[in-house]
Amino acid sequence: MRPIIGDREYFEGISKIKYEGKDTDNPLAYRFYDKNRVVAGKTMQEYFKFAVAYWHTLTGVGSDPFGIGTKTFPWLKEEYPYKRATDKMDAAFEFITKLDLSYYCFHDVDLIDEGGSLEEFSKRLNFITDYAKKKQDISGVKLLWGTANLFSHPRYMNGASTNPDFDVVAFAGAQVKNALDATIKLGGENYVFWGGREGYMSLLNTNMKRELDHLATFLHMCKDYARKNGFEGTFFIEPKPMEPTKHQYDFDASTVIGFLQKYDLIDDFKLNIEVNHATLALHTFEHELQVAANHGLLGSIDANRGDYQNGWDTDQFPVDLFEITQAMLVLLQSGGLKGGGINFDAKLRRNSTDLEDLFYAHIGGIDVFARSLLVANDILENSEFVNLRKMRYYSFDTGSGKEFEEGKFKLEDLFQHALQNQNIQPISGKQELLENLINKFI
Ligand code: XLS
Ligand code: NI
Ligand code: NI
Repeated sequence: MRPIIGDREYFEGISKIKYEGKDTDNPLAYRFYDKNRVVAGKTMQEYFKFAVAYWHTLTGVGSDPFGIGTKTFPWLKEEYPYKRATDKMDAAFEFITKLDLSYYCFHDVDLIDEGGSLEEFSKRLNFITDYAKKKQDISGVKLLWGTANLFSHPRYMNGASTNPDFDVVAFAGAQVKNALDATIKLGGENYVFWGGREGYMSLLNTNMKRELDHLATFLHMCKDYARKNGFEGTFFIEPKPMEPTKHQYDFDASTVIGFLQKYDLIDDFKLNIEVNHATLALHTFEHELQVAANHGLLGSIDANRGDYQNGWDTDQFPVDLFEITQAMLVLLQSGGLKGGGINFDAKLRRNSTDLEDLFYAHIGGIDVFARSLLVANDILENSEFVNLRKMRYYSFDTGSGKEFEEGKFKLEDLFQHALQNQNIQPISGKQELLENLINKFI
């Protein structure tokens, strides 16, 4: 078979993945993701904007603290960094196109190694983004978001914009400037800030207040620069409670929203919610989505899952219909994602070493989201779900409850109401009924 794009075909024997319906036996087909199918007024494709994460998918060779990588990706073989970067990009675009997706996401250093100096790094990024622009033009693939890796290099061991050494803060700024330039050049629809090492290992050596002020000042500078240079997309903050630092400043959605409000960043920034970060914060995924949605800040999703038996960011591909259906209920009821999409920030297991495993992983994750969306939409349209929840609050729909909601009550009025209504009857929460409803519609 001839390569779809680029000079060489990396995923031989795999052609474009198509929707074949739920009864197909073909493991290299979508069973639920039918990109042009309309759900709740939008096509699945518009609804989700599925994206491939450059770092895990193209560069994640399976190393862990106990051993080196297990995967030998043919696009990482070249010694010369420029050639290795274009090989990797050819593989990336072939993969995205074969999955029939339209988006990708990257960190600056995923595209090309940074080299020995800031000058060299800037030059390399310029080179590879020229190449990416061509690949995008030919394939129609777009950039969902770009970001800068401000956590891997040893210079960032004490943080980036919250580093106690101003030279490091400045270097982080230089890197974000380049990553913003790259994102703008490639028509990136959003830009992400994940906290990396913005946090602390010990309060004994940390001036937390000062570091948070620095973080805000830094984000304002980034935003001003990007806006001045024509970036109209949304900035996302991706909350995470811990790892790599003991305490990450962007702990969870609530913490980030408080920060954005305090430092006057709320008009330009929204949230990128990652499943496994939610669970690390001892929340559910749907909780974090709902918190963001409450504020109109549900921007984007990093799709993955953790492990019930341990507390790491294991970044596995999503498989759980019950979990994702609950998430899709939140998403549908809040009107969808604001600007972002579903980025698979997920990696193959270390012992999944075939190139085709990358396809199985993405197909599985995509189908879980597609199927959950259909189930959630069905529940909303064809069940008592909405009504049951609404009924729980009926005591606020009229009379004193309504006056309370409208702010017309004083504490003394509550006292008077309580005096006359002391015979409180239990009202069932009906949780099991609602849980059964989800399983029925699955
Ligand atoms: C790490 C984060 C990271 C961001 C992008 O846990 O999920 O991959 O999504 O910097
Ligand atoms: Ni992420
Ligand atoms: Ni993560």
